[in-house]
Amino acid sequence: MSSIRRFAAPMACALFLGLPASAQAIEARACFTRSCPPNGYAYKDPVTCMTVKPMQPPFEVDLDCDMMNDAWDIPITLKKAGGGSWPTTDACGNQICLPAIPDPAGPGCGADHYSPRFKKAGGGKEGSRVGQCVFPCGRNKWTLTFVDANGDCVPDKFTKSTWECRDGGVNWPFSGKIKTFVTDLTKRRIVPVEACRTVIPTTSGVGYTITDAVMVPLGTELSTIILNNEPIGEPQIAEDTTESTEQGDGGSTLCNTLTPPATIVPGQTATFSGLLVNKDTVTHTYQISTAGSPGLQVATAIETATFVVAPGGSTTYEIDTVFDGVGEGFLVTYAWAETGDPDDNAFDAAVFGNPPTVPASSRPFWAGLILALGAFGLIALRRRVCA
Ligand SMILES: [Ca+2]
Ligand SMILES: [Ca+2]
Repeated sequence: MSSIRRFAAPMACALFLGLPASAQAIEARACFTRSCPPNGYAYKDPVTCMTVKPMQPPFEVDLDCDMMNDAWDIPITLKKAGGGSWPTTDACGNQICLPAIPDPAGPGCGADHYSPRFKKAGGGKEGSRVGQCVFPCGRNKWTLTFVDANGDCVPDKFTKSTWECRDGGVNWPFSGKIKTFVTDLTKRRIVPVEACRTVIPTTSGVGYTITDAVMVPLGTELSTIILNNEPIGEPQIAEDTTESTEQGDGGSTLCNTLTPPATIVPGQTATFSGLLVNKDTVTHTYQISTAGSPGLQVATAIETATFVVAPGGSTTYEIDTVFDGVGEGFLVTYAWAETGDPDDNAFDAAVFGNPPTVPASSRPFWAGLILALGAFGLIALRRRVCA
């Protein structure tokens, strides 16, 4: 029992998000299109004393806090849309950083990898891992979402992190699978998601499905999480370390925002609200995949709905669900355009709290009757005691 509704009326993004007009959500991105090893270093073989690859940079990060440096710090530039860059520490003291971790068998042995981290203010030095490069020719894009309400060019607070890793190998752009992890950095729970590209033979289009999604407490090492029957943190493979000659991904052209209802009542219809904003210069036809936590029923026909949005325009959508589970939950939507281009794709997850409460107005009749009888009994008891 669920459905999806579409609304063609454009509306301002800032109004929908409940933000003042000057505080629109900003997306700043950092792209890493080179193959790992990330720095193009070389090192001397300790046995032959031969230079094997261009010099290993010094380790300057002690990631596991054992008083010995064990990783590289990769500089990050969060590009501003109009040029320049944003700081990597927000006004609340939350920080993002990008250590590169060497292969345990030695740097350059094939399993060096990027390990993007979110360091909560006052939290652990190692931070929370919010993604990983999983391909030897990986092309990675890190998108941070925030607002700058006071216009001081410092993010007020990072609210969302999306790490996109694609296989940039020989079959690009149709090789490999996409793994994307979305986190709501302001909540105690995050929702890592895996989506797979599926080529549909009968059409020219390329579809996406959400193959797995799970909610885990913020700070959990994602390598301990299984998605789509695999650990997230699969190591890189040693073969095919040739750097891709493809140019990096361009700007992100789609904004997908999903908002949960104020209250979730088990067994009752709950409507999640979505917003698609086409930031591209051409019209796109979008489709949506959804997935929900256990107990959240979502319509199966959603993937057939299409949304035609003009350049700079937006459209809203609603998804009715019924939650029959217990505890915290989530709904995630993945929107993509007919191009199949990763710039025209966007996830969002809406997390709802624990435990869902039943408001007085929706209690069943018998519950009200029991309450009334109980109150009557109390009054009767009181009268007896007082008599
Ligand atoms: Ca260490
Ligand atoms: Ca600011």
